[in-house]
Amino acid sequence: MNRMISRTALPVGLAAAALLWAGAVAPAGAVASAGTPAVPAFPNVVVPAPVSAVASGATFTLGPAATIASDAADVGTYLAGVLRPSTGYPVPVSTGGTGTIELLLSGAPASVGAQGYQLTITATDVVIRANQAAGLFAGVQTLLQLLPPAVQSRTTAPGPWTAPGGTIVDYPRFAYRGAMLDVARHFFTVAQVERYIDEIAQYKINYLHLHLSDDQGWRIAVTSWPRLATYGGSTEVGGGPGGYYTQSDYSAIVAYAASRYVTVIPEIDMPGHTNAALASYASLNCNGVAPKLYTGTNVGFSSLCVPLELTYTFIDQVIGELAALTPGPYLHIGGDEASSTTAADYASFVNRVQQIVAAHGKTVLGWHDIANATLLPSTVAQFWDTTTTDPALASAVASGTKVVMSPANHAYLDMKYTKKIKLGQTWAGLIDVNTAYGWNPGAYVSGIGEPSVLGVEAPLWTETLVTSADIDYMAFPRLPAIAELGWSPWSTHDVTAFHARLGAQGPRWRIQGVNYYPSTQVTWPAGS
Ligand code: NGO
Repeated sequence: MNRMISRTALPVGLAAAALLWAGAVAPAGAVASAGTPAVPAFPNVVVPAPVSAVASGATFTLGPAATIASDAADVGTYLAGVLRPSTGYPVPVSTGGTGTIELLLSGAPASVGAQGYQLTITATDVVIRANQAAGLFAGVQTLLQLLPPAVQSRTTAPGPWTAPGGTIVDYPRFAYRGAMLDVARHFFTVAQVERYIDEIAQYKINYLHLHLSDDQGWRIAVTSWPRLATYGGSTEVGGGPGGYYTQSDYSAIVAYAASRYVTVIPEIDMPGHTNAALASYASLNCNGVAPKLYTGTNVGFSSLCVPLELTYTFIDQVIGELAALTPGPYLHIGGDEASSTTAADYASFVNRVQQIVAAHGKTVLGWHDIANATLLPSTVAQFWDTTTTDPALASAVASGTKVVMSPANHAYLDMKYTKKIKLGQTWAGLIDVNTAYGWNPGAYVSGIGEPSVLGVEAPLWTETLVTSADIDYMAFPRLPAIAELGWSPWSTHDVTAFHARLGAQGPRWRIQGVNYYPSTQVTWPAGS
């Protein structure tokens, strides 16, 4: 029995077949052992690697009469929205009933939980079963990766639209798989954020953390403090015009993300990284004087005025408006690099802000620096250091704190791949694909074991990034590496197999117009 499929019981004779279909650990050209049925050599193409995959040898072909029947109307509509433009077929969608592709909220194995799915492809039809719609959406992403790359084309492309037959049972290792986009250092429009949501959702990322405020810009309209956005949002790194989301823009992003089963986590960074807010309202400053807007890239110079009572009125109103606009459970309070705040002030500030967030019915997420305060049992810390020891965090974890893993020297998508790359930074090191993929989130920081890890997140800071092409180039191909660490069982972790499966994504990114770094570590298909 190979390790990849050890988490589900498979008939012994099918184990070798599982090696050859969609999975992570098969060496190219793996041969079925004596007595096992002969199976075609299916390509290893799915990222993140599924928990188990068994090939049948059949081939499914999506034809002009194909229909979708879905128990979750939105997932059926989403799938048809991908298939119609590329195939040119009408692909009608019904709720319930039968179809060529059936998406069913019944009959899934209990093991797939709330986010997993079972996908069965035969010569004539496709059935995805899940316990919740999120699982159907995840199964649809796997199905799309098993169809030819041209299925992602926005214009009619030539078929045939075939997919290899078999059964996948799949579910995530960690409940939380995040991507962060810094819209503060450079502002990105609603359409640009939605584009990124489409890109990350393909890799089963289920949280989008938006870094909405920093020294260089405040990006969300707050009715009770309007100058935050109109003045504080009026510039960005390098002095460009910046911008901000109206509350209805923000709600549009939240709704778009929800349609891709992605939950938005808004971040208001505090008490440091607050120059844009302090510049907008003199009254928030300890000395009553507003600093100038800032368009550089230094950090650690700003702080909200911790002893001032107005600071907490401000935070309560900002958090209150954001909480009302945010259906997801988490609000991120930043807390990083507060080097202009004393340790005592920092601890009392974080304690008070946690109470404010709780009073608005939300759960606090904060950069791991917040472990220097006393954390509420529900507060989640996001590890972003470049070390593998953090005594303050390990002690919080010993008291029950859960952690999202974003080690900067592995998971930061703004680090350069190599010295030669124009975009990005180097302070946490160079991160090519092997480094992004080469760590185990459940056993990375001393004292923080798998049960204390809520999941992983790939932050994309934008000091050097201006366009969607810049975002794409830094995210791909590394974002799928972090996504795989968050989704796939550690038993599938195999860098050589990953290089091939990641390479299979290249033609898909081309067809989607996603700019990517052609890392020499990846096994790109010939001609791509
Ligand atoms: C640090 C810093 C950010 C920078 C980023 C750049 C954290 C949590 N605080 O990460 O302000 O933008 O590095 O890589």
